[in-house]
Amino acid sequence: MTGTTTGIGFDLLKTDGRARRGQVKTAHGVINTPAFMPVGTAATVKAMTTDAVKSTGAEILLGNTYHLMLRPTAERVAQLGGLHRFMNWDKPILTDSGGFQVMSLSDLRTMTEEGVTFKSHLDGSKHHLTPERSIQIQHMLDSNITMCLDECTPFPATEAQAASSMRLSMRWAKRSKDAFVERPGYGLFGIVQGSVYPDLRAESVAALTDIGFDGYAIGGLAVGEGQETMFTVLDFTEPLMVKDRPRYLMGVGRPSDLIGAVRRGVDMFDCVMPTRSGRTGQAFVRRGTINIRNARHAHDDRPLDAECGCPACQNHSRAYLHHLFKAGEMLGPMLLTWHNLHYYQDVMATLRQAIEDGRFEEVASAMEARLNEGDV
Ligand code: PRF
Ligand code: ZN
Repeated sequence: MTGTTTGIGFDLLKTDGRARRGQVKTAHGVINTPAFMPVGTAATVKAMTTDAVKSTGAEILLGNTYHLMLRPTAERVAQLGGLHRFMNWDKPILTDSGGFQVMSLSDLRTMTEEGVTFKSHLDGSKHHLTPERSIQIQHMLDSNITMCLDECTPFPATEAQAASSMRLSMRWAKRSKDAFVERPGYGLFGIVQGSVYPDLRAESVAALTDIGFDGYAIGGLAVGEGQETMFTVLDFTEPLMVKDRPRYLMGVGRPSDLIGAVRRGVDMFDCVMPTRSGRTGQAFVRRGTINIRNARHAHDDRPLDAECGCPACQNHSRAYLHHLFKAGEMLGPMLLTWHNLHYYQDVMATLRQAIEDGRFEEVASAMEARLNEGDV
């Protein structure tokens, strides 16, 4: 391995099968892994104060280059002391590089070797994002973990399409590394692409390992291929990745995805699922999911999840939460978001403890069995 940066530390504390218990060390503190990162796209985890987010046990948030460069702009955030100070979050922040969000949100995109030009989804204004510009923006935000600019290969893709897309991302990864300014406590992650093709995933891992990064993300999954295929890709990709650096599966997922990916050696996750579904009335609980708007909850005096310690479950009934959603009260989305984030952090803490205790498979399969029972 050549050129590895040493900005952030990673201690692998214990392994159990392929599951890993570790610690990522940054300038703003330690992240215990396996870790779930709540999404704070626009300098806020929607419907939550940062104290509330902290109370769920979250140790790191994800922010987005794409949204923040458009509004309030990276220059404004930098002028106000960086993203931690701007949003009152003093723990680590990881920022995504923008390419994925450009593809899913902006209008009129043109991709070239140089970068991507797009029109803002907010006001139609024209913007340009290159690997160098993305890294510069993430520096201005004061992100602890910067992500390389990549192209998330759409699914499905032919092997030829996936190869040229992945190779572009690898050239951008090199340019991202060259633009990255190393500082203690700050790091840069490369992103493995290659769609569902073993040879391409292997080529991508080798290219990134050769450049050398503080951590390695697995991109291009959870894009419609299904859980079984995603797990298959992890099965042939994970063994190729260096052991002494964190692995981050981008944009994943549901609780069963997290359990299955931890079983396959993944250390970090982010997903809008707990926050976005919480706002529309979907709660993740130990026995699966609940739609609180469903009429069967209207007179149910029980909490969402009897084993949950969150304020929604400690203080309120399903009937009350149902009422809040029916009445369009904003406390409904707030409480369900709080519950979902608390539950996701409980899942990760349980998996971390299971790895420490050398009981990962026993604990993980029991959790999976309960998720399949369904709410009653
Ligand atoms: N690349 C980046 N961000 C992402 C992805 C990716 O492939 C995904 C894929 N699920 C989510 N977020 N940069
Ligand atoms: Zn709860």
